[in-house]
Amino acid sequence: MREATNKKVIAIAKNFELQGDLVQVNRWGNGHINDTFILIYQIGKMGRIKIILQKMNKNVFPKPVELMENIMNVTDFLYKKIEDAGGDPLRETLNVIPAKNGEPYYIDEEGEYWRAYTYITDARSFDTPESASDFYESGYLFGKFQSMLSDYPAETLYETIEKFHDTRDRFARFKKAVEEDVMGRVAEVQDEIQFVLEREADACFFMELIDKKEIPIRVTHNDTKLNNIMLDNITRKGVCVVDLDTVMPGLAAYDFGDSIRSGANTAAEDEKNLKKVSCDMKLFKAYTKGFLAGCGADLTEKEIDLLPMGAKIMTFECGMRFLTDYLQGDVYFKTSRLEHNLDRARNQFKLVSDMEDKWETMQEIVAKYK
Ligand code: ADP
Ligand code: GN1
Ligand code: MG
Repeated sequence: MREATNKKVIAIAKNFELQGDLVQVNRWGNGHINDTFILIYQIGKMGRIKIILQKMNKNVFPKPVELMENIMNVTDFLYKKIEDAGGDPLRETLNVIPAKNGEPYYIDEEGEYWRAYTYITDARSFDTPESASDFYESGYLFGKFQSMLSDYPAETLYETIEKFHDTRDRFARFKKAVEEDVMGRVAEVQDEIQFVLEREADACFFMELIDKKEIPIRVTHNDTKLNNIMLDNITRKGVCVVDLDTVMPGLAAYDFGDSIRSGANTAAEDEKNLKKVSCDMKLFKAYTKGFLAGCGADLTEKEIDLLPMGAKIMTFECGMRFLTDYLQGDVYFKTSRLEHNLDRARNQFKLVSDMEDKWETMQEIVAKYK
């Protein structure tokens, strides 16, 4: 079981450099991977302070020590850049609170890894944007994040998940899952399997460009889902990019694409009524404008031209991952109902089809803001 009880969380928290009396513990956020908790401490008459405590998912991230080394190095790097630019590094980047033994993580008696972060105050994340302006701000901040890391020494980063966005390899792993059919679910999802198999060329598209060195590999976030960004509660400007587990070499078009996939969908990621699922062109436009304002100056013309392709292929890849997980027995993503991953896969495939229908509009929007 991935679940951890509050009692356990309270015991774990005692191993971190935290002060005051713990007065409240709650589960936090809608992430699909880690177990996230918010803890509130009362420090005498000084008031209350929130912190984030996370149990890292060892199934997804098999090398948590390397992962935390990446996070420490990346957040130190960002801290200095933000400070030099006159920003507030305690709010604009994640800050790790060390364990009492000095490590950036604590290992419990079951061998599970835990970490603590300062809480990003007066801000919140969204599963769907409440306005085009929210989405513009998200695009700007994710773009700026990439731009700030443009001189980060990529060779020092560990690959926290092997071949994470190697879509061609994901396609091969999908076919293997179909062949193995460990849950006996293949017969009932023939249409969805067909949808994937028809798009082998899409799965190989970016990997072939990388092989031919036609597009650069950059230090990217690789999980630019809308709820991995915090917007200020009052100004609604982007404050901080969170969920840094997958910061490693990757593609600008994929970071752009994952945000479109998650934020420009007119329905929730797991909406079953596919009539509600489509790619909102007003939101696509807002994000494009924001992302290019944040990092457009760093991108090559070809990278910019490929942004719509990034959106389509990241949506396709994510759908293929959900379907693979369904076929393998829901072992990767957190699910809360029997066909949750299947519903998510169908939803993503509907979004891919809608993008295919709106292809010209997507191209025109990107060309306009280039
Ligand atoms: P997962 O890997 O499971 O997606 P995240 O690291 O994204 O986990 O955390 C889940 C949610 O918790 C985020 O979407 C965000 O809303 C919230 N969150 C994460 N870190 C912080 C933080 N330091 N301060 C405030 N909220 C946070
Ligand atoms: C996961 O961790 P979270 O919820 O931000 C996943 C992403 C998927 C996304 C789909 C490390 O993101 O790759 O696109 O779910 N993260 C990892 O909702 O696999
Ligand atoms: Mg997350």
